[in-house]
Amino acid sequence: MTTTGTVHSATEAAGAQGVNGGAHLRIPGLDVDPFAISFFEDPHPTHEVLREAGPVVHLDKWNVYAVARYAEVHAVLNDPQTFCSSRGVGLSDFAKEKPWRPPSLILEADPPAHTRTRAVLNKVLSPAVMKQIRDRFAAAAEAKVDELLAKGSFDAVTDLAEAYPLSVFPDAVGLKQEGREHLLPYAGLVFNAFGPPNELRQNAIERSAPHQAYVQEQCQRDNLAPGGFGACIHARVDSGDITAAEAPMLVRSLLSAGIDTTVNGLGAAIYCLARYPEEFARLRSDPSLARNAFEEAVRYESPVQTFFRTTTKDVEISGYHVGEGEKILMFLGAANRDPRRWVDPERYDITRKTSGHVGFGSGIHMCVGQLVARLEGEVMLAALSRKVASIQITGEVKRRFNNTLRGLDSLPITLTPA
Ligand code: OVV
Repeated sequence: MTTTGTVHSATEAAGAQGVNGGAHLRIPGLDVDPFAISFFEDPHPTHEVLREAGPVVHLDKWNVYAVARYAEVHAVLNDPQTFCSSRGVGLSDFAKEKPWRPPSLILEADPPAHTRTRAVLNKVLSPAVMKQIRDRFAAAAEAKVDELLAKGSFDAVTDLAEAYPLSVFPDAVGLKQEGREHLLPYAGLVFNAFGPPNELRQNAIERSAPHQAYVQEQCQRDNLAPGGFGACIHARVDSGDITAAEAPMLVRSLLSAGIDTTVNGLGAAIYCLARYPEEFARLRSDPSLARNAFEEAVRYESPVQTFFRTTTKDVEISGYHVGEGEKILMFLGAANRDPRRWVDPERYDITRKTSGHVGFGSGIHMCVGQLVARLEGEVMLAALSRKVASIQITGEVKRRFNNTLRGLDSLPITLTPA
């Protein structure tokens, strides 16, 4: 594959044309593989190719349609009747292939089933709950920054981006100490599994048994400490909102989506502030910008790069016909840098009006844990802004490769105290 891919004759895109032979526009077929290591190394030039090729493209390698412009990504996210989640939000179509694990009751569900489970997690992760946990999360961020300042030089991925969420989120869920080393491998597996059957996905699934066993066990009511998010989910069985069988599955959603996402969100923010010291200086001069600096990092790096939907009927997308039962790949990261929507999209600007970015998705499935993510991001960046004078990259930056998550494997930095 070439770095940027090539647009070729659309007739090669199997099924890319309207079945009725009507006056539909031709969907360009591309030979881009957005799940190849070479793509992950630098996706942005190819994101531009995808956006410029048309409002909808066909990716011949995986036989899927794709949208990379902001308008179409936003439109697909906001029409869940036409673009469903219940056939899976990865490449695999649950109507044709057995899912690798029982489908998520929230992520991989459509209304009306989705509405009830979503309401439960909305309440468990509500603004009122954030108010209860905020001081604990902030104190842990301050303690982490003090500890890292004492070290001076460390790896911002393992020692900060991973260590901080692992120091607060599993406790907030109510997990026991033992076995927590399974959490990141399990999440890595979940996000790799949304991708195509490439080496990343197949290797992850091959090694998945111990991580799946751990998660399944920790989701049971008896294994979740009182007062935590997990116990709060199980309490909704007593109020009749969900069944006893559904509760562990919703806890599973927190363990699937609650850690590696914030790890990569925090990693993105640290990487941005390290690369753009002028923005870190602005943050230091006004720590109240911490929350927006985190939000802008989520736009800029888009830790969750992609999700799929499946068409439930023949549909027209910006004049292009797509048939029923087709997978549509949404490039959240490309939408978040679409120059049609963003001024100077390649600039990390902590005072940007970030609202409308699709790094947390949009519409009925928009990240149910977004308040926890923002809380972690805000309190960590606020602590850094008050305690740290400079962030220097002092070693080789290594990228981590995952079919869905964008982030680093290693980011050696040195902090100077304020
Ligand atoms: C958003 C997301 C990612 C991965 C897993 C899940 C959700 C889930 O509900 O299990």
